[in-house]
Amino acid sequence: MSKALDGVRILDFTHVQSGPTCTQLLAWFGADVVKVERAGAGDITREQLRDIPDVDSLYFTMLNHNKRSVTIDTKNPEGKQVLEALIQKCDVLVENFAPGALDRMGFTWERIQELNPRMIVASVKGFGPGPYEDCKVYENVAQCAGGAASTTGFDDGPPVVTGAQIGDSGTGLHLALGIVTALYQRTHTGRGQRVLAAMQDGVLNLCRVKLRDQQRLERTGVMKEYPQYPNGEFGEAVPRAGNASGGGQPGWILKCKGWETDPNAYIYFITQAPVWAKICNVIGKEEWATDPDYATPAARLPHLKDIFAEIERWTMTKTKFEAMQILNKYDIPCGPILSMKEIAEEPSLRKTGTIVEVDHPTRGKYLTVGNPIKLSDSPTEVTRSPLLGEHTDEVMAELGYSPEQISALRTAGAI
Ligand code: CAO
Repeated sequence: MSKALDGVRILDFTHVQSGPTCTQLLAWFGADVVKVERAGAGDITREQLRDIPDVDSLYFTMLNHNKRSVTIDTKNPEGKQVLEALIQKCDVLVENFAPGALDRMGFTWERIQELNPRMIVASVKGFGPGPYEDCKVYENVAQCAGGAASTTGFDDGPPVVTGAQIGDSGTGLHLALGIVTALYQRTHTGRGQRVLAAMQDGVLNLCRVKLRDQQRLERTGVMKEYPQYPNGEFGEAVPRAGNASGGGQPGWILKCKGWETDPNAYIYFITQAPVWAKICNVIGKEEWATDPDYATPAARLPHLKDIFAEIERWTMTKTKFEAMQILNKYDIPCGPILSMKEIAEEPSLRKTGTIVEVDHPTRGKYLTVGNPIKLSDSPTEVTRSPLLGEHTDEVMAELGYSPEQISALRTAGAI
């Protein structure tokens, strides 16, 4: 079966997480992704957080499926020529080097345009133009600078970063959308363009609701669905909201049976207005359905803490899965707090290809997250990440280099 991006060639100049996550998605959609790595060393993540000596780390393998790997020394004049040949052949160059690194290599936008005017040059940077544009950035820096950390955690504690890699993988996702959009525009204009996804911008985009709340706070001085209401203080900026839902339907994380020993025996419970009467029935507080202090969403806001305490008295008598089963019978929105172990073992995620087992020649079998985006006409088959330089000869031959030329370039240290 054909793939959505069949025929699209990607020069993948990415490393670490943000860029690789973008090109991995494009590969899953069918693009031919050629990862250019430094000879001898490769993407630094190959050796980071290793669990097996001398074997590509899970960090690397889980971000670089379905790609080919070539090693080129792009600072070597002959290596540069190989890279030029690749630029001429590819549709998209994706990179997430520190600001200026591509220019220092001699591949400015102007030079790339000379080589291939149809080339789309897509970059992840930490920050967009401005005071921090020259800074190197990693995940948590972006979470802090993009508004996630100041709005995550509890009111009486410090800012908190989240385990979801919204700075790296989130920005990679933004970049992938920019790339396919630019590819589409190119079908009309015939021209390439630059695509920039700054990590601060990507995180802020995901924190959109918090900028909404900043303005609500400035207008009214109080936000009634926040846990600070009615007893706490609101300051000038959006406070950390603990586990409050952030939407118009109040929610909180509640203990379930076994919470004393199991750190994940919890459920997220949403007191959605349309099912309030059912919630009252389930927890045995039928009188709340008609009590004027509890019957409407507005009346409930000052009592949320007590309401969740009461619901928790009920959830603590059930495991998170029992609670989920009972609540779903009444269309009450809720979700168990799943550990990574539970997720890894979940059969339905295996069935949909969201969790995939992959075999690797030196590592053996391991689990990975497959393509979370399912296209009915472009199914994803997850194949293992490449070994360092595994496809150098193959790609060089496709570029028109003879075996003798390849061997000479290898001797010269260019590849
Ligand atoms: N051959 C020769 N040299 C190569 C090469 C190759 N194949 N590939 C890369 N290099 C060189 C680059 O040219 C650069 O050299 P100069 O510094 O002399 O210009 C050098 O390798 C290192 O690149 P770098 O500065 O990007 O790498 P770093 O490890 O110092 O920084 C990071 C890493 C992530 C902080 C930085 O790349 C960055 O800020 N990227 C943008 C934001 C980003 O994507 N962050 C997310 C990281 S994922 O958690």
